[in-house]
Amino acid sequence: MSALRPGLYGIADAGFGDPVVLGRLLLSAGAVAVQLRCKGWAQDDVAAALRALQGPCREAGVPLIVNDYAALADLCDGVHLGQGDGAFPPSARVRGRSTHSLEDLAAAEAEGVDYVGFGPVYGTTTKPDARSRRGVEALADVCAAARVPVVAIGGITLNRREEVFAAGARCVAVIGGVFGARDPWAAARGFGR
Ligand code: TZP
Ligand code: MG
Repeated sequence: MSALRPGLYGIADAGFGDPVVLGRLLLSAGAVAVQLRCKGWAQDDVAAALRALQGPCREAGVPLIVNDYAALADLCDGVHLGQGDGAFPPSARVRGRSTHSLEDLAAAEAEGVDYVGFGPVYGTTTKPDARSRRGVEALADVCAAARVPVVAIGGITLNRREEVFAAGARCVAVIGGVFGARDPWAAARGFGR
């Protein structure tokens, strides 16, 4: 996906505050993509948040991607789905799939995704049901094999940023390292390329 420039793939995670506010912060800090992540929300509320972020993302030239709510694909630029989340709707322009292994990568590429997420690279407390940490060597293997951009995720902190990009990741997707920081805007800036 040419629209996914190198840098911070920001995640506006409703677990850390109003995701519209978080999304705007990510944009102002230079995120190259904004994913709206509203676990457990009513679909109408997710739709409202997407509508609020459409204009700012378009102005910034940054893709707006929804996590999980594939039925809302028309309200954004793309859809991000996990391994158990089913097929992409035809209207999803940008398609991202979470992967955890080389086998997952091959399956995602076979279904025609535009990018893959890979992780968790390190241990994470943000996603309670996350798999065990994969490690930076596994990330490098996936990046070497991938024909699509790889977005690394899971436990990425500022001091790990360099090794994640060095492993070949196009982007870093970060939640706690941004919104758990004393200054989230400065942290988000720091993850950029
Ligand atoms: N998928 C794999 S790990 C993770 C997701 C959504 C959580 C990432 O959050 P953090 O705080 O950056 O580890
Ligand atoms: Mg999901």
